[in-house]
Amino acid sequence: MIKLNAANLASLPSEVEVPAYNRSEIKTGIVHIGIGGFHRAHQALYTDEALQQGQCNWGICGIALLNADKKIYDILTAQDGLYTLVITNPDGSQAVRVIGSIVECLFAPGNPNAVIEKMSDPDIKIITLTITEGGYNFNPSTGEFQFETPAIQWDLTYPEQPTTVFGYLAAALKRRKDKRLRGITIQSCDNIQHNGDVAKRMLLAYLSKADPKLMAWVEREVTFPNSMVDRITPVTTPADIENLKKNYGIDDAWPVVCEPFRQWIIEDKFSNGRPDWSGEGVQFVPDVTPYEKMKIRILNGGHSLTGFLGTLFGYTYVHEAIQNQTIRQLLERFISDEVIPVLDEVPGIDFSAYQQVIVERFGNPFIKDQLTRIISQSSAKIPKFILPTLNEQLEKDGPIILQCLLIAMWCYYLENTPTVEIQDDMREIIQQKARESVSGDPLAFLKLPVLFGELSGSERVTETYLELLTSIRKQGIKRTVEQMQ
Ligand code: CS2
Repeated sequence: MIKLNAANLASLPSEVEVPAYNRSEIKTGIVHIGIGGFHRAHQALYTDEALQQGQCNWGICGIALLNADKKIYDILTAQDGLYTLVITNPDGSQAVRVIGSIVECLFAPGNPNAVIEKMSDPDIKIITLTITEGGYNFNPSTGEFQFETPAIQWDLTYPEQPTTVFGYLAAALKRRKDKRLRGITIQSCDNIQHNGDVAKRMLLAYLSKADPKLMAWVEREVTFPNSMVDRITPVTTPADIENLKKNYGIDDAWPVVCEPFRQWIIEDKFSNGRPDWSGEGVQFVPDVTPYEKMKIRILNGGHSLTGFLGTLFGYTYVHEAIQNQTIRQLLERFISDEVIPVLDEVPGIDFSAYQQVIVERFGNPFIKDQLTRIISQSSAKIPKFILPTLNEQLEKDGPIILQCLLIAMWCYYLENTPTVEIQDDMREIIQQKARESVSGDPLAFLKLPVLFGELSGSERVTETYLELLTSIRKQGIKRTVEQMQ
């Protein structure tokens, strides 16, 4: 058994690809906040490929921002930033690769000043983010920055000891301005439509209270490219760690398993240079909007639908849900009848082929993507993944039944699941409203403005939703969907 670290790289089995570049010669050019599985399966791999090609100024400094990130920080530090990426094909074959692009790691709660210093280092040209859909801190129905959260209040009071991404960015950008450094790029890699624009709007909103004098500098010197990111990356399990030991003799405390598909469509708007990311699936384009709309609404929206259908049917994994004909057909109908008709054309993409690829990807039995992962944090996801489609369909009086089914299933799940099992930062309030809808106002859940905005004002929505919810409660999900066929 070989412990994964820099000294042992040369001893790994030959079928495992390892960095061919000299890691000690790599200069750090990117600070990345949020070193979870997705970043390590996606951007860190693309960057590893750029480093292989000799673009040696683009090493990544990974920031563990939250206390909960201490574990990944400790593991990556012990492994010299190295980790194994296991790409698992639908036939069960694997490509295993050790990624070397994370050349430094910092644990923010342990030393906030070191993080601010790093982010304001002249060598850093890009700050990238995977902070999850909820991390942007806006009210999903109004789009407004939420100043009232305790973490934001803390950062406004103690700007030199920040805890949120906004607090860190404000402190670091101020230092960059004071050092008279020129541009920097802040690049969001989260599943939010116009993720760069949103990051910019939220940062400026925060600065309007934290440091209004910095706003003009940010407008002038910082760019926020939008991007569409895609690669299904399940949560790493103890079995994944064991399999890596058993099959390859590698002792890696936190490998990442993912599917072979990957895509990264990036708006080419970098104010201080960028790597020439050129791996499979990368495309630099002037406008990301149609790509991100397509991906978020079809894939992520389709995931949420499959996630709740699969959970209520009693499955554990996404591929099990997809193997069920009824669920697969509902997913296909959702994509083709409800989502595609309100999408804008995407250059070079045939939507029905895209749909087919996505359904096949969901069906990959070897990546074992967990339904619990998909339905986790639904309050931060469903409004972003589904509501735009729903509102556009309402405007043209188009089909909405599967979107209403998704909301009804979510409500039913909340009514019947013990609070501790619900992985959602808003679980108390959403569960309270879901339960109120059983005994009090039947629309209590749908009336939660923070999730659904004005949706309960639509008679079409309330009627369809209540009919489905009542049916699920009375006859269960299977009978309900049978009657929808
Ligand atoms: C998933 C995404 O979190 C979710 O609900 O839909 O993590 C999805 O797997 C990725 O966006 C795929 O690119």
